[in-house]
Amino acid sequence: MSRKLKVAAAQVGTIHANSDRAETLQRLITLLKTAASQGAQLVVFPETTFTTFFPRYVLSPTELDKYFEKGDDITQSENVKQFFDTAQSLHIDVCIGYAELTSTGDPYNTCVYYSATQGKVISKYRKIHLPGTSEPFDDPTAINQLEKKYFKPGNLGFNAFRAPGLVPAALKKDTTEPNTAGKGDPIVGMMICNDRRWPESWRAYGLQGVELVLCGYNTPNFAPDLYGEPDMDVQAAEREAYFHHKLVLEYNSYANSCYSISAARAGLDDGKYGLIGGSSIVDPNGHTIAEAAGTGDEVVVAEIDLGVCRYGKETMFDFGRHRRIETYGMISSQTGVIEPPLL
Ligand code: CDV
Repeated sequence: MSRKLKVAAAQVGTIHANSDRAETLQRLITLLKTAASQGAQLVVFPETTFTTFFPRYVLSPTELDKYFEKGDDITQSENVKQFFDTAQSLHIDVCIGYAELTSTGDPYNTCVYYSATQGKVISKYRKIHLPGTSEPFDDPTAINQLEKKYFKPGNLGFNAFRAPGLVPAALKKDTTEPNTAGKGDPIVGMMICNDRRWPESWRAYGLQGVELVLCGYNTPNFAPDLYGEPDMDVQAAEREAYFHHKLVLEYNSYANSCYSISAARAGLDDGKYGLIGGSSIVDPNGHTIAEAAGTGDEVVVAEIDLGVCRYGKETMFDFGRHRRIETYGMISSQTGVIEPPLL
């Protein structure tokens, strides 16, 4: 069954610590309009899209406060309301990341799925795998990643959901059709940046029949204190960062027979913090079918057919027939590594 739709990744280039928020918002709205003018029905934006990637800085509580959107409904937040109003008027769905401070004062690295058909947020995801450290590095030249200091680990789990209004003739709940697999509104899962490196995130969605994984990210091109190999130069580290980014999207899209859309916050922030581009759309066979050309503001668009997900889900990765859960216990009962004893 063919279920075609046009999707996009909105890559966002440089945003400095002192960039004007209103100007940044207008850039995001321009990207939204560009995607809509190319026929996209769904656009994915990066992690913490509305500001620079602030977990790299050591911030006082007052400084930190300005990076967060307050309250439980991001679409009504004064700073960003115009963005969602524009999505509504263009009738385009959006997945976008932001720093969330809940009404009870809890900070999360969050993204939402805004449905233009419903005129509201229909799903929220809070980043589960927070990388980096909870205190700054002693070395003042090291690039910090203070997500463990500024955010709580996500508490909403990996909940796939149906996105209404994107494909025609969607099968509804009251259907008498006994087999609904591969039919109906697209099954979507969201993750944020570092989550994409963990097969557990993908498999949690794969087990819900996910067809489209959406992921915004901020990936440094060079952060030797965090990852890569310590003695790599900037060029080698950047090549490696792109390689691993592509590797995880292509492999996990293949192993869960789903499309993925990833959107970068890219470019050189504050003249010294480089972030990779590589925003892309990957198909269920693991092929990148569209990819950003540079590291600036850019919209990457592709027409996809969710029907293509069926082949993998019914053959190599037919989980119901081939998985052996009786042997996987340690994956969910053990966190760190326990090596076999020495001989
Ligand atoms: N924002 C991130 O989660 N960034 C991580 C870096 C620190 C490794 C990433 O996985 O890209």
